[in-house]
Amino acid sequence: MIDIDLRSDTVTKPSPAMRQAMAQAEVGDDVYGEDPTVQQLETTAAMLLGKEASLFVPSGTMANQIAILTHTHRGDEIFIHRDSHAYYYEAGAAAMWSGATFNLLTGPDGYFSAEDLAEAVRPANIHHPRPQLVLLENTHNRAGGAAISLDRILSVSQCAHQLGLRVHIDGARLYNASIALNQPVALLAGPADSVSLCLSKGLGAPVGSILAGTRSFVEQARRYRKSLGGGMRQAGILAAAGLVALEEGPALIVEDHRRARKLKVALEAMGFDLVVPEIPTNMLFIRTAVPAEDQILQLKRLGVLATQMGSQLIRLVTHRDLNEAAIERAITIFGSIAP
Ligand code: TLP
Repeated sequence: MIDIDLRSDTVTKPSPAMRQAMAQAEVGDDVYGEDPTVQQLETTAAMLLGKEASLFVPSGTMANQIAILTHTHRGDEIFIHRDSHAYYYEAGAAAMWSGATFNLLTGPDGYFSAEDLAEAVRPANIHHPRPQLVLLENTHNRAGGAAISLDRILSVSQCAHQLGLRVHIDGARLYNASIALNQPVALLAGPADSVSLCLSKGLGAPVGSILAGTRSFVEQARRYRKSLGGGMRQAGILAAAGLVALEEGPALIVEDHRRARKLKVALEAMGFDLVVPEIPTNMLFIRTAVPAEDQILQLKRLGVLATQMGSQLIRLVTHRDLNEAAIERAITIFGSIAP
C-alpha cells in the first residue's frame, strides 16, 4: 500500500518541470561567483522578497543560523518565541555557532506582542547581555502553521527597531502566510532586516533556501555560509529547481490550504480534537486521547503518515504531492478510527 504522507511538506519529489530545468541548467562554480542559474535565482528571490540581495543556501536551518551569525556577536541576546524552529528544532545551533543567548517569549499562535518585547528588553547594564535581534517565524510551525498578520509583524518590528534591535523573519513558509493573508511576500518581509524562505517546503523544490536582506548583510552572510561549509559549486542544478518552484509553487499552495480545510472539516465532524490557529494554512494539529506515538503507529499501519508534535499532539501537513484522492482516502482512514 502506498502511504499518504502527511508528515511534512518537505517530502515532495521534484516535478517534471523541475527535473527538466535541472537537466538543462547552465552552471558554473558558485564559490567563484560563476554560476549563472544561482545568480538568477538570487536576483529573482531578492526581488520577490523586496530586498536588495539574497543568498542561496542548502537549508532553512542554515539560513536562520547565518542570519543569527550575521546580526549578532557572542553573548548577544535574541528575543524569540519559545516554540520557534530556530530555538526548538535547530539542534542548539545558535549556541554552537554564534554564541548568542535566547530570551524565550510566549504568546498564542507563535507570536509575542510589542509590549511583551518591550518588557523583556532590559536596560543597558554590565549584568545584562546586549539585546540585539528579534526572530519571528511566519508561518509558525509549532503553532499549527499559524499565519501571522502584517499588523502584528509591523508592531513588534517597529518596537524592536525603536529599541535598536534588528529583526529576522524565519519565512520557511512565507508563501503559505502570503496566500492565507492575501498579501505579497515582499509586504510581509518588509518590516524585517532579513528574511529566510525555504524552496523545499510548500514550494516543492528538492533542496535549498534563500536568505535575503541588504547588500551588505548578504555580503557578510556569504562569508558565514562559506565558513559553515555551505559554499556549493555547480549549485545551478539545484537553483534551477528553485526557480521552477517559485513559478509553480504558489498556485499549488492555494490548493494545499483548501485541502487542509477539507481535512479539518471532515475530522472535526468525526469528533477529532483539533488545535486550530486564528489564521490556518497547510497544517492540522490533532490532540490525541492516547499517547501520540501510539496514534501515529496505528495510522501508519492504515497507510497514513503523521508527525509527533507533543506527548498527545500530532501534525498533518498537506502538500503538492497529495491530490484530492489522497486526501479523500486519508479522510476515510481517519473515519475508521474516529473517537
Ligand atoms: N521544519 C521541518 C522540521 O524541521 C520540523 C518540518 O517538517 O516542518 N524554519 C521552519 C519554520 C521550519 O519548519 C523548518 C523545517 C526550518 C526552518 C528548517 O528547514 P530545513 O529543514 O531546510 O533545515
